[in-house]
Parts: sequence; structure tokens; C-alpha cells
Amino acid sequence: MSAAPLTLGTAGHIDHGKTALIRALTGVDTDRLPQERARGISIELGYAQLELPSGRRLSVIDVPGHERFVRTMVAGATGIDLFLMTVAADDGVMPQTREHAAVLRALAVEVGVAAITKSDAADPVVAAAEVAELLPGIPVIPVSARTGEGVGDLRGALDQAALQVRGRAGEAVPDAVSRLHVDRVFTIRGAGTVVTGTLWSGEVGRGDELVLLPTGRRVRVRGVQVHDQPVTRASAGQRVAVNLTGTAVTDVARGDVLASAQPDIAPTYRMDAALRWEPDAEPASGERVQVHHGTREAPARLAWLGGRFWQVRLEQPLMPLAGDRVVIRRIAPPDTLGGGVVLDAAPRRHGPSRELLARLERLEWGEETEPAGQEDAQSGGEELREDHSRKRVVRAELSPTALALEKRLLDAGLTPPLDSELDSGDLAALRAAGRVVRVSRTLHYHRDVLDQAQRRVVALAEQHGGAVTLAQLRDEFGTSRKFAQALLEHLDSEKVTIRRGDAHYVRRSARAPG
Ligand SMILES: Nc1nc2c(ncn2[C@@H]2O[C@H](COP(=O)(O)OP(=O)(O)OP(=O)(O)O)[C@@H](O)[C@H]2O)c(=O)[nH]1
Ligand SMILES: [Mg+2]
Repeated sequence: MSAAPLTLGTAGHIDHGKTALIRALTGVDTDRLPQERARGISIELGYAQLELPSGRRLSVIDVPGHERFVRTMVAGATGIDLFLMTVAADDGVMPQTREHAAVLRALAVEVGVAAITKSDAADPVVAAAEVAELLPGIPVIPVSARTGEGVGDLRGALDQAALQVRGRAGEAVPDAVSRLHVDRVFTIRGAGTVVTGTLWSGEVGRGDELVLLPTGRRVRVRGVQVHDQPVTRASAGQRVAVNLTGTAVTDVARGDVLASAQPDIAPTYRMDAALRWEPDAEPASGERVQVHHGTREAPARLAWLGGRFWQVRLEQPLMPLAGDRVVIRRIAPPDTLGGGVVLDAAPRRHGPSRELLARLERLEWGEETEPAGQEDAQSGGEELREDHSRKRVVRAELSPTALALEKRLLDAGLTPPLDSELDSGDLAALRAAGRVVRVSRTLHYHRDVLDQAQRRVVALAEQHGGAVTLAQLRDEFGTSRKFAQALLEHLDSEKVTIRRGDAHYVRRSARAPG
């Protein structure tokens, strides 16, 4: 059996010798930034390659231990298959030892080795007992990066651990969507933009046409490297650097997803998930938390659905697929609360119900793979059926570009971009789905923005004897005459307002109740 490509991630409290140990194992100093060298701490993710006694090679991600960089640690850890937990002999288990262990649990990274570092400086016995309690069943190896003692044993233990991991290549089906959660972006003189990350599934090869999410920008692969070696194709589980054409370094950032040109991945503001909590860490329903997925994160409210099931309502979109892992952290004071697995990456907004729980259980057990749909027949209500059929239209027709466009329109609020530069097919799909409204030949509003604008017009009219003028609207919205006029003409045609001279009167039917 040829060994699947695996990524090893470090974990552990600040200054506990992660970077020094990776250097002792690989010869690579992963603290390459000037400020990392000046301050003697890791700030960014570091990368190296480790050759084990069996000849097997692991990709290594070295994470920072500082409490302010746990989010960076999480972004690194989402791509790993096994861990190397370090605990300093002279310090023992400390807060980020525990927190990193919680992140690994949330991500279901269960295989690894614990190294008791700085064993030249203190007796490793107490730290070894502490880590054995924190990570039961994990081999514990005392080492010294300074003298090299124990490093050979550690290599052997890592070789053994790697045998227990299946890796991502084993899960990939031949036509699986390619996806890479970008953890680094940089330019190479003469070559252009390069993004790096662990390839979660599928393959990436020279000449491939891919898409960057959430923007939907199409890009072409100019070259692929695995550990500084050019390859024609890279496969799932490998850490890759992809040289892209068709995008500037400023158009892509950590957290973006590089995916096959027609991915079944879309930015989502909601997901249903099965979550587990650290002891005494379960949040209250409705609590605001930080959700980490891939190399991206977003604040969200959690709505309890019963048992271990929660609806995660995001303030900014994430791009998960069912089956992906998420980490949930408290916002203040920051700490890792738990995490779990996404069951439905695009659910409708719902509260708890018996039918829903039954369905989530089936999804969790893999007995149902198609989110939404079958539920209609069970729950029966007209409203549900309508909601779902519409959702299906939306999911079927909206490309990532359309969804990115929708977000732009939503963000842009009352000064929407003109559609000249936009894909007319996407715009048509958004309009057909009722999510975008055309208010003039060149102007489109997001439905929510338009509703909000309408409420403001009605409120403004109430302050001015029941009518508004173009000038008032322009001043109130701080927008140009052109946008104000288009909006008023639209409201006139929608029979929200009726024009008499310069004044647009709010019709009785459109007035706020009470
Ligand atoms: N005596 C001794 N000192 C060590 C050993 N390993 C690391 N150190 C020292 O401990 C300090 C921190 O080591 P790093 O490897 O930077 O620690 P780190 O865990 O990577 O720190 P962060 O990435 O900032 O969390 C440095 O001054 C190292 O020289 C060791 O085995 N023995
Ligand atoms: Mg370090």
C-alpha cells in the first residue's frame, strides 16, 4: 500500500519549543518573518517537510502558541491529519496546551504524539504525567532540541502514528470536487500570484480552470508545486502551492477557497451541525460565538435544535460542505468551546422540531445524503413546500459568481454597482429567484436592501406630511439624484408611492401599521 500524503501539525503553549523541535526534526527554521525572529515567537504558520525512518514523508505545519494567535493555529490545524503536541518539561501543561487540545478534539484530529520538550533543562516526569491526562492514549516522548536527545525516538513514534491515519486521499472519489482552503498568498517575481494550502479533496494540475470563492473569480493554474518541487498534478492530502493566472495577489486572501470550476460549494449564512462541547463550555442558545471553518472564520449566533444539534446563523458567509468540521470559540474572553460536524450546509431558518431532529440524526449517520427535499413530504405544510422548491431553484441556478454578486449588492446597500461588468446570466438567475430586483435599466438592488429602502422612504414621508421629494430622499440617503430617482420611480410603479407634482405620496396600503 502506498502511503497517503499526510500533514502533521504542531500544537502547544507559547515558548514550549514547537519551532525548535521542527527545526531539530527537519533542519528548517519555520520562523521566517523578521518580526518572528526579532521577538522569538511564531506569528504565522510555518511549513516544512519531514522524512521519517520508514522513508515516509510528512508535510509539517508549525503553528504559533501565543494566545492571541489561536485563530491562526485553528486555520493551520484544519488541514492536518495528525498532531505533535509539545509540552515544556520546565512548565508543564498550560492554557494553550489545553486550548490546542480542545481545537484538535473539535476537528477530530485524534492521532498524534506528545513531546516533552526542554528535557535537558528539567525533569520531564511531571509534564509527561500532565499531558498523559490531557491526551489519554497518546505516546509521550521526552526530547531535547538542544542536545538532540529523544529526537530519534520521536521520529519512530511519528512513523507509527502515521500508520493509523487514513488521510484525505482515501476519502476522495475520482470525480471529487477539488478544494483547497487558502492559508497563504504571495507573489513570485515573474510568476504572479501563488496560493498555498492543503488540498482537501480532488486534484489540481497545470492548465486546470478553477474558481476562487467567495468572489467566483475564474482562474487558471499555471503551475503546481508540492514542497518546492514542480508536479503536473497534486492530489488530495498534499500541501500544495498553486501558481494562478487571472488574479492579482490583492484579489485573494487566506480564507478563500480554490475549487473546481463547477463546485457544489456556495457561500452560506446558515448551517445545521452536530456540536460537542468542552466540559462546562456549552453556550446558551442565542449566544454569539466565533465559528472557524477551513481557513476562514465568522461570528454567528447559535440556535439550539435539541440534543447535540444546533443551527449556526452566520454574520458573514462560510463555504462548508456537509461532513466538514467546524471549531466554535467564545468571543470574549476568547476560548475554544467545542466544535463538530456540518450536517446541512444550506438549511432554511428553523427552530427545533421532531421531524428535523430525526432528519439530522439520519444525516449524521449518513443514512440520508441529500439535504432538504425529502422533508417536504413528512412535514407537509404548504409554506415549507414553497420554501423548499424555491431553495432548490436557487441552489440549482445560482453559480458562485451569482452568490458573490448577491453579497456585493447586499453590502453595497443603497449605492449598488452597475451591472455592466457583471455576468448577465448570474443576474438573471438572481432575479428569477427573487433575490435581486431591477429598478432601472442599469440598476439592481438586493431584495433586502430594497425592502429596507422602502421602509425608510415610508418613515421619511411620515415626517413630512405623508410625502417625499426627490431632493429629500437624496439628502436622507446621501446618494446621487440618479439613484434617488430610480428608487422613487420604482416605488411609484410598485404602487408604494403615487406621484403628484414633485411629491411622492405614500399610498395608504403601504403605510406602516398603527
Ligand atoms: N534548553 C532548551 N531550550 C529549548 C529547547 N527547545 C526550545 N528551547 C528554547 O525555548 C524557546 C522557545 O522555543 P520555540 O521553539 O521558539 O518555541 P515555540 O513553541 O515555537 O514558541 P511559539 O511558536 O511562539 O509558540 C527558545 O528560546 C528555544 O531556544 C530545548 O529542547 N532545550
Ligand atoms: Mg514557534
